[in-house]
Amino acid sequence: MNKTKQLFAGLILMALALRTAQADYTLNLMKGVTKVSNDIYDLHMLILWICVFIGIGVFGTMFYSIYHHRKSKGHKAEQFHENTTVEIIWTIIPTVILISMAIPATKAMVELDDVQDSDMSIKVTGHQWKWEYEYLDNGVHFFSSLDEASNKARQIDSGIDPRTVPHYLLNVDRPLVVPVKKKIRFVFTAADVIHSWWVPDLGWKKDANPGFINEAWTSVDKAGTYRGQCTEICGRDHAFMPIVVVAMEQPDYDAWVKKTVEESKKGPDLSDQSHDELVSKGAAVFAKNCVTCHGAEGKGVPGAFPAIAGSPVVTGDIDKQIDIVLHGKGGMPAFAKMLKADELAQVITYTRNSLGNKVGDEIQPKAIQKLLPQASGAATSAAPEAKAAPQEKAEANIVLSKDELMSKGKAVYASNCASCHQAEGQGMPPTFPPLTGSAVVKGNINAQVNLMLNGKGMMPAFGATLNATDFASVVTYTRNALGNSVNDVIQPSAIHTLQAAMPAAKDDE
Ligand code: HEC
Ligand code: HEC
Ligand SMILES: [Cu+2]
Repeated sequence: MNKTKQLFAGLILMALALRTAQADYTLNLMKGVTKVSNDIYDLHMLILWICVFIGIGVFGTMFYSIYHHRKSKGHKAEQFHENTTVEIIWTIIPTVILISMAIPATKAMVELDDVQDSDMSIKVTGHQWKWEYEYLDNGVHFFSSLDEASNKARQIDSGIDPRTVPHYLLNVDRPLVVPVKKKIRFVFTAADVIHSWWVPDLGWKKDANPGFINEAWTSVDKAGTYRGQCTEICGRDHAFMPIVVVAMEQPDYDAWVKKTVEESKKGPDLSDQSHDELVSKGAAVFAKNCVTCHGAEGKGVPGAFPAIAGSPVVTGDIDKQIDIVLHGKGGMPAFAKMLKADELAQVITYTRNSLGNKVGDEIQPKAIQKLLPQASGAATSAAPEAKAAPQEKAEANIVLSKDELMSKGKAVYASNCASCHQAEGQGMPPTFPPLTGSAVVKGNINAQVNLMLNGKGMMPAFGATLNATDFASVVTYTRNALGNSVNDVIQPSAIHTLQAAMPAAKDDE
């Protein structure tokens, strides 16, 4: 009997230890800050206790029988098999248990997947190795990468003790900001390889696959900062693309949106800079955007990432280098949309005159700006009031040739539409319809213009964010390129008239 008492005392001590460990969230799931995450936690606890109950029942009976009916006491094994009653009982009981587990589990799954009736949508794109966030309702658009302090400390031989860096590898330069208590729908995709977006406090994670759209939603109950990471091994810097979500009260969020839109409207600093200024500022741009692949000294990684030091491209024709940096090539990302004209000019000048290179030339921000896709909406879609008044008059009577419309339209398409409808117009069904062969694009032009002016579902309204010339160009482009050949055009003047008739620039929200 003494032994049995000791055994029980041991079990009770273990249970107490588990409770303490749980208090520090070292052992159990976290409850998180959303209804879904709490429901998942409750489900997990329910299933856990069912399992504990079954475990105690089964093992309790087993140990009791072994102990009390042992041979040394004179017990003899019963000799029987095929007992119908027992077989029916051990089929029915587990069935009932399984059903009682499946019902709450299914409820939680259905809740988790229901993205309907959301208040806003955010498109999340995984890149090697940063996250891109596009707010589909207000045009806010930015990239979020590892913060500078972590990035410095993580370099080999940095000499910095990671323990001294706050939120080491869990901090970013620009967090994803969301309002509390709003149903936020996320659409996930990736630009290169599979990534996965995971913030434990929200209760779920979702894969971001190139060429596919996955959906999820959240509604954060409590303002605060929530951290997570990419959880799909996505290449050498997989460990360096954390996620930070900052949930704010609605008024704070509105202020943040206003500030962010204003900042992005400012655009790049296009004034000329001295050679030395370009080089010295370029060093910082290089450290932040290029060292992950090309190395701090520009030596690269043989076989994977070419050296910048002594590279024939960098020491050769500057236009070729600009082309690669702006538009990418193979594993080299396109930076045209990720960096501003001044940063691009600085980093290009830097690579040519540092890291062991001495070409001696430079490029100014102004020259780069000309090569970027139409400034409207390249980094952040312009806000409604961005439309310049003098331009308006000009657009009322402008007439462009089809070729002019097409070439302008191509650039407008690349910067405003390709992120959803894709570069060749193939779309990402079922969420983003293809424009190639689309019934709308091949149908009545007025219906297409109308849809684009006013938007529909997740398709943004471009009536206030594109000027008449860009708007007419991109309509013409979609109808005569991307595999379509309707062979009609629309002139800026026609769009201008429609825009003038629209209800005065809507004050959204
Ligand atoms: C994700 C990794 C990655 C990042 C980040 C990256 N590059 Fe590259 N880069 C590459 C790869 C891969 C190539 C080789 C492309 C090819 O030729 O197929 C390359 C090629 C180049 C070349 C041509 C070199 C040659 O000799 O062929 C230049 C110039 C260049 N990168 C500059 C930059 C600059 C400037 C930045 C930062 C703004 C940058 N890269 C960031 C991966 C990267
Ligand atoms: C944020 C993602 C997004 C962007 C950016 C976007 N669209 Fe769309 N677009 C959609 C969605 C979603 C639909 C489907 C709308 C629906 O039917 O509910 C759509 C539908 C369309 C359709 C109708 C296609 C059909 O067959 O139903 C056309 C035409 C179109 N978009 C053109 C454009 C053009 C031109 C641009 C750039 C100026 C653009 N879109 C930018 C998401 C987007
Ligand atoms: Cu990743």
